Amino acid sequence: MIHVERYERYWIWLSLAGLVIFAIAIGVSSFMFGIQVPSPEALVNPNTVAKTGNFANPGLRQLAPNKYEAYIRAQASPWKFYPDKLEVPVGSTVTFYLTSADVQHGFKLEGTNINVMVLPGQVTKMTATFNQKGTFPYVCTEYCGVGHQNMFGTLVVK
Ligand SMILES: [Cu+2]
Repeated sequence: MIHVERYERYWIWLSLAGLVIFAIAIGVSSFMFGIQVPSPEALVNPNTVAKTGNFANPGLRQLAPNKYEAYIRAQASPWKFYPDKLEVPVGSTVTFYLTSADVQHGFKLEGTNINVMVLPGQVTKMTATFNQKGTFPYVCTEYCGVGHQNMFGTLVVK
């Protein structure tokens, strides 16, 4: 048996305890706080995404009462989210599909746990339920050029 110095042993146990605590934290955040992994939902051609398909005609689509999907295209020059205004009734569940027509953008929706990268060529999918009335601003969180600060929009829940 290898002799391990007493303080060395304490540090080993402390590191193992740290791993267990982090594993528990990941489990709790995944199952209790609904952490979603914005896995690449689909691939699109960034050169044609503004001309054909769902992102060429972005916006809300109602799937069922209180169930919507929102296609949002992020674009630089002019720096804008298409659309930059969404409106849903209270109690709605909205699935967001996001892509970029050019460079890397971000999408953070205030008041929810949605904060994702929006990449050219990839579709990011996230879902949120809105049980309270209010205005939820969304902003670009990745520096994407000189007009980056103009990239924002609002989701209104009424
Ligand atoms: Cu930006």
